[in-house]
Amino acid sequence: MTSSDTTTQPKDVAPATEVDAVIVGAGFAGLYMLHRLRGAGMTARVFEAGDNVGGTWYWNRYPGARCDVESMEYQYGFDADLPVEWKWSERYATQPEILAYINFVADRLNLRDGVQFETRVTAATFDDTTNRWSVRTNRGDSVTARFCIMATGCLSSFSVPKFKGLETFKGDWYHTGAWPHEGVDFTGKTVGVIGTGSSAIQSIPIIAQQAKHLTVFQRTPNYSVPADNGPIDEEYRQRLAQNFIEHRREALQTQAGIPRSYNNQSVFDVDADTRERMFQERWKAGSFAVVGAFNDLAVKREANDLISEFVRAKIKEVVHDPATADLLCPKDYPLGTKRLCVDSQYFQTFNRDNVSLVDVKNAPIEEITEKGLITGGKEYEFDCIVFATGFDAMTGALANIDIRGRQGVALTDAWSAGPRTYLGLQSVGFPNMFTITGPGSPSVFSNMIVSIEQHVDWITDCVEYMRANNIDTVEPSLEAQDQWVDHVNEVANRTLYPQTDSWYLGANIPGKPRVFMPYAGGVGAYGQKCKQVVEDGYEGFILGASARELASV
Ligand code: NA7
Repeated sequence: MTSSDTTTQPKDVAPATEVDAVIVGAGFAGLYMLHRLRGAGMTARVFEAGDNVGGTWYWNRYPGARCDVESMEYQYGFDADLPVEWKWSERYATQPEILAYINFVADRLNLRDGVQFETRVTAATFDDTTNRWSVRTNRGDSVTARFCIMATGCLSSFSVPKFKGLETFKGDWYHTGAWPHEGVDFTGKTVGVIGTGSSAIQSIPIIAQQAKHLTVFQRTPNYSVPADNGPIDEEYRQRLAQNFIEHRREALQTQAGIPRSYNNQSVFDVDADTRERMFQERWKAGSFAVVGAFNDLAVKREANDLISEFVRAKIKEVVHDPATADLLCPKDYPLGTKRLCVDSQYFQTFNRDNVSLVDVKNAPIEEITEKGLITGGKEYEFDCIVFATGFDAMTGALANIDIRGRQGVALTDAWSAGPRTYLGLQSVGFPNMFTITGPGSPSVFSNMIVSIEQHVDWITDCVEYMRANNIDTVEPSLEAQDQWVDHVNEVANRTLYPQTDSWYLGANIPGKPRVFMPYAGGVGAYGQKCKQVVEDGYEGFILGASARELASV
């Protein structure tokens, strides 16, 4: 595991061309990975496209951007001091506060000098003869590394649909996932927002307060639950912060990486009044609490119909104009099968005189023009258009890098029918490459920070084990990978999730194979499996086989 520069320049960025590990991305995952590898005495270089740390939270600066997981849960849990030192101000932190937190951690742990900013990794190639990765960047860097660790994020490759005529638009346009750092002032402007996913639902109420007129173009209405945001109770914050290591340990045993109360009753075990009361209580608690009201909401359509109808009634209570309310009500898919949104005053915004809603399901956007866009044969004119059109989730950022494994095979070819991994950590034919929160792991189906920490800890243990046992390479066996992919599908098919077009399935990107990507079996069960694999001598992984041995199989 030692490389030539290990002793001389352990933290230096510029001169090192050989390191133990290259880490791609300096968000939550990349920074913690760097910290752990340094702690294990290894050299690592992080490449980051942005000019600062933060990853997703660096790019997603759109108005109203917030985390939909509570701040106290959405922080690192590996260090007992960090949760005590950092004082979150709100129940759901804003993007600037989360970014400030990541910067605080980067400084506190002295991580910045391990990151080369404004540098995009363009290619990563495995050399079968040396068992090393060769990594190249858009700045001309060429680095070799034993390990190549993708901390590229699940929602980092933003997607602008290929609308005809976009280049002709004379106004300004923005994507929520690549928002200008200086911000955008919409005061007095006519604005069009395309999309009604989480990013739109968070930004629309803020944009509406500034704009002269805001038109929202909706293809699919979304279920959304009020955040019930507010300041954090100081006593609660302190209590949790003091016991955070234990709290995180508990989180690792749960379904979503958040200790919260799940009611293990079927919705059909209670009468209608009790059901209504329980929905109301959880609705009032805010955010995702409502999905834990009963144990069959995500698996039984008739159960889900009840909670879906409950939410539709809430929308109709809030939105004054019945036609607009009806249009805002999701009708043809179960709640939660597209990611449930968490909002602050989203539906209320449609009661404003300066906001209108246009359905583009039945009449898709035909083209973007010099002045705006055309749908249903009508031209809408705008000063600005906001694309809140989402991401090429989970695989997009990897596909943007020319990744080549054994015998020059491209990852995009290996995954041409959809991503195939063992545990979401590794893929056959790509030895010593790890994907933090990769497809096939709980990732976007969990509190992302919990899943990131679990993966980083697992990877660190793995590479330390390899060092201790003189093992050169690790990669999954085809059999283990096939079985895991089958298991991921089997678990997903026990739920309602695969029944709806969503980015979980890649259905939002034209031409992307339709494969359910996150592991829906829960953080607890998944963590147990990862642990078991290690206890059984890295079961399902091939350790140390030389390139020639594998090539001859
Ligand atoms: P999402 O959730 O993928 O939302 C994208 C939205 O854009 C969604 O409403 C789409 O409608 C809409 N969209 C996409 N393409 C088009 C076209 N061509 N025409 C009209 N409307 C379109 O992305 P977000 O950024 O909001 O959220 C991503 C995640 O980030 C979120 O879940 C959080 O975890 C954070 P569709 O539903 O496909 O009909």
